[in-house]
Amino acid sequence: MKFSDYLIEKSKEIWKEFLPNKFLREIAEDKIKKEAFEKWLSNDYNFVKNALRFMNIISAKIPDKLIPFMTESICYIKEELKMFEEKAKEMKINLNNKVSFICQSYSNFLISSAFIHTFFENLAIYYCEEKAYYEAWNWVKKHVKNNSYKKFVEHWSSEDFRLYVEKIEEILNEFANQAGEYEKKEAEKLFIETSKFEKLFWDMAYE
Ligand code: MP5
Repeated sequence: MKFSDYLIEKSKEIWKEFLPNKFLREIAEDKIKKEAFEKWLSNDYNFVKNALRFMNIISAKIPDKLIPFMTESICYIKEELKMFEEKAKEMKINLNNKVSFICQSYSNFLISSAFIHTFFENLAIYYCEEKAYYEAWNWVKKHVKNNSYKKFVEHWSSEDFRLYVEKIEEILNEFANQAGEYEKKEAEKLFIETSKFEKLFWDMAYE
């Protein structure tokens, strides 16, 4: 079994809780309240900036052959910020709202892990957060009725994003073939922890 499949199998009960969840259902049905969307948008904007910091820190640990991929990925994700800024302008949403405790905790987890753990262990986190978003928004794409949130749905369920997640998966599996048992267990723990953060992040919109 591929290591990526093993990690997903180990976290499947947690993933079932957010695939789908209330937020994704309400986005698909175009009936989310502005308040919940605003909370998610401003927190996710903050999260993406910290995810970029995470990607930059783990890039200090990569072998030469991954320099092009990580550099391109950072540029690719940086472009997402515009999507948040445009939607905030259109809906008159303040992107600098107070950051929620869960968003702050998730970001702290990313940044501290980036420093503490090996590149392979961090790949488990990186793969989890990107794969979780691909699966979440792909669920929306399949169930969408009306589409005020088209750009978000299209971006995270796009062919480009699918290929990007597939590449992270391929790198993770390559590293797993060389990793020892201890490192694989650490990666598994981090993947499960990231899955829990993903679930809580959606719930946060309604708190
Ligand atoms: C992602 C995200 C996807 N934007 N927010 C959360 C809470 N989890 C995952 O990451 P990216 O970098 O926006 O593709």
